[in-house]
Amino acid sequence: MSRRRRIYEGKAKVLYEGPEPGTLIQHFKDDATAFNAKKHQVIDGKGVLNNRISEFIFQKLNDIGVPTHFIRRMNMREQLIREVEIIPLEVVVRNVAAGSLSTRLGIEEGTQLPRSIIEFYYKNDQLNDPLVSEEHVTAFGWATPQEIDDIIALAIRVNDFLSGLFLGVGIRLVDFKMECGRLWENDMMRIVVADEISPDCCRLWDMKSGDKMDKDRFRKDMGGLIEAYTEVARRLGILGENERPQGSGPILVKG
Ligand code: AIR
Repeated sequence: MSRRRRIYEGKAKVLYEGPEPGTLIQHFKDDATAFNAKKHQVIDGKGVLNNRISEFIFQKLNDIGVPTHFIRRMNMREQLIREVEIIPLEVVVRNVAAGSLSTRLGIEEGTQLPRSIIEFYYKNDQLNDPLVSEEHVTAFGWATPQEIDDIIALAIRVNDFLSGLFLGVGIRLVDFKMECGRLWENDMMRIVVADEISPDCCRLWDMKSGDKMDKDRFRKDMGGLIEAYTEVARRLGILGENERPQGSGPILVKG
C-alpha cells in the first residue's frame, strides 16, 4: 500500500497513482473538516460509508449516461477512477434554502426555492472558497463559456437524478456540491463529474422528521454522524439489515 505513489492529499481523500496510465486510486479517509479545516475530527468509519455511497451514486450516473470519472470500487476505502484535470470550482445546486444561502440572503432555512439554483465557488482554501460569477470563471480562465454550459447541463441532470433517488427513500435533497473535471481521450476532451457525492457534500433531510442526515451533524456538533450516514446507505439499499455487502436496490419508503 505505502509503495504506491501519492499524487495528492486533500482533507477527506488521498489520490494515488493507478494501475494503468490515465487512472488513479481515490482513497476515502475518516477525517472530517469544516469551516476550511478550522474544525477537524477523525470519525471512525466515515470513509468506508462515503466510499460505498459515492460508488452507488456514480455507478448509477454512469448507468444513465451522465459521464463521471468513476470506474469501479476496489475495496472498503478505495475506488478506481479516471484521471481528470479538475476544474477549480465547487458547483453547488440548491433546491431548498439552507447554509450559506440562508445566511447571505436572509432566507429562512427550509424555504423551497422558486427553482433550482446553481452557484460556483472558486476552490481555494486560502480564500475560503469564495462565491464567484460566470464572469469571474471565464475572465480568469477557470473554465470556458462552453465548459460552463456543459457543467450546468451536468449539474441539472445530477440534481434531477439525485432528487428522485432520495425522494424515493424518504429523504429531501436540500442542496449538494459537485466537482467536474476534463477527461482527455485521444484528442477529445469532455467534462465529467468527478470527486465524490456523499453525505459529506449534500444536505439530506429526513422527509418526515426533518432530521439532518449529512455533514451538518458534524458542523453543528449534533453527533450521530455515523448513524445518519449508515441510515442513508441502508435506505439506498447499499447496506442491508445486517450489513449485506452487495446492494439490492433502493428500499422504497412510503410517504
Ligand atoms: N459543500 C460546499 N463545500 C463543501 C461542501 N461539502 C456542500 C455543503 C452543502 C452545499 O455544498 O455540504 O451541501 C452548500 O453549502 P453552503 O455551506 O454553501 O450552504
